[in-house]
Amino acid sequence: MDTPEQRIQIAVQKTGRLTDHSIDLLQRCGLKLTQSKDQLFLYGENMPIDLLLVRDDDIPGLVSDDVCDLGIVGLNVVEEKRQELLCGGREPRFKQVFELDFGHCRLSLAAPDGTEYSDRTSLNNTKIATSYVNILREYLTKNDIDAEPVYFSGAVEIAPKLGRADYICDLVSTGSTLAANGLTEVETLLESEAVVIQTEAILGDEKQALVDRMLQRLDGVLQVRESKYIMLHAPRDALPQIRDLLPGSEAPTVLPLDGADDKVAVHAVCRENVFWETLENLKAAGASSLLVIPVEKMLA
Ligand code: PRT
Ligand code: ZN
Repeated sequence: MDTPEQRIQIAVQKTGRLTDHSIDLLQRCGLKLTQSKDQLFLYGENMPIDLLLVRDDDIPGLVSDDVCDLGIVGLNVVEEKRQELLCGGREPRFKQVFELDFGHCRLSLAAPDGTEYSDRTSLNNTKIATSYVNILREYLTKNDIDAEPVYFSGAVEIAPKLGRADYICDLVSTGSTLAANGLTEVETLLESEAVVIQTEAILGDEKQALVDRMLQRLDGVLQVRESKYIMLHAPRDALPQIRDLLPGSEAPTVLPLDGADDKVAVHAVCRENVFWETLENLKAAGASSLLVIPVEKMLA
């Protein structure tokens, strides 16, 4: 049995928008998980890696304090914690290592419909309701705006109706919550998505090796997301043009074709999506027998 020091902990949102995607991502890295009785952990059965299931707001703090080695959380939450620590005179001890392309949203300022808003100067001498007080403060300072943040822990969109604020600063994804509450977006403070953060604390050799191994697997999983393996036959003299048409590929493998000296087989990993148009262009350049296959695993 591993001692706790030899196991690594990854902080993941317990229940919410990021939970399923986060667990799915780690399972695609080869982790097999069982839930603890108290439902606070998912234990790694085949690797000494456990997931700590917590509220998303706690994740950057847990990683910064080295309670967890890695965490998966929205950039909005990471930036809010970073600003909170900096305001308190403390250095955040986490770094962002991957963007995950899920949990997309933006942190925006919105005004009640009909508000006369020309530019940021319209925000002077107003109250702005938000759960993101630290990001908002930093934005106001940076843009030299004299406005007062008013903290709301949730349901920020009702603050103007309650007469508690003139504007709100909240997360937006489809925009339907704003529309339903008679609000219009006026500025974007931050574009956000889920990210992986890593502690900057110094780890023992064994633990560091395990973290590095997990990061390498994550990198592999993220790289194959858009990657495709493409195979085709091509006239030898069309090779330069065909190489140029292969999207995001490194040096392709060129193989002889039995009984056809003027033709070759070309195999390449394309790190971008391969669209129908690309295949049509390759065909027009002389390629035939085109085959596009999804890539399951990749190790650089
Ligand atoms: O309990 P816990 O604290 O862990 O969860 P939570 O309620 O704080 O977070 P959760 O699960 O709602 O969101 C987790 C993360 O998902 C956020 O930190 C963001 O990084 C990301 N995310 C992506 C969103 C949204 N999209 C989103 N639309 N988080 C919240 N919203 C909310 C927003 O606050 C607003 O109320 O959805 C509403 C707006 O949505 P639209 O589609 O109407 O614009
Ligand atoms: Zn939260």
